[in-house]
Amino acid sequence: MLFRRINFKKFTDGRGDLIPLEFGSDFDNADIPFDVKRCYFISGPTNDGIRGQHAHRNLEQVIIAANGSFTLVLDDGEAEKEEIKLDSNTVGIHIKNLVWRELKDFSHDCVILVLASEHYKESDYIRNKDEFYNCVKNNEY
Ligand code: T46
Repeated sequence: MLFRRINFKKFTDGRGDLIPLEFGSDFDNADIPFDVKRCYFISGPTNDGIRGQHAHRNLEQVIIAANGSFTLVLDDGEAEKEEIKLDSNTVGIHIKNLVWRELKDFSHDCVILVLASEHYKESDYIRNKDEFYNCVKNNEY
């Protein structure tokens, strides 16, 4: 499966919206199905910039448009490719390892929240597309 869409609960009252995220691989009611070791925000992206352009060897992530919108392009290196417009903070896209991702078409107010299963490690990145295709072909990781 290229990705899984997760719909979060939202509690709305006269003060606004509250969207809770429960984490954990061994918690039945978890919204995020792994133990989160790191999170980061991406803010102020330029509309014509492209982020991502890599895959991960082991890491899995959930990517959320916390504000505004952007387009997420996913490729499994074989048959599946998908372009997903993200414009709601109640939707997370769960991506496992060995999926090439690109982020583009950011709105001016876009803020992206990413929840990651591992600490930052540059050696987990595959930043060359040919190397990515080879890893998929050879069924590595
Ligand atoms: C991903 C997409 C959605 C750190 O030092 N720690 C971190 O946790 C991260 C994520 C990045 N960095 C440093 C490494 C680079 O010098 O921040 C700089 C920019 O990182 P990068 O070019 O990888 O940013 P994006 O937006 O292209 O990709 C990021 C994540 O790296 C990646 O895992 O899936 O967001």
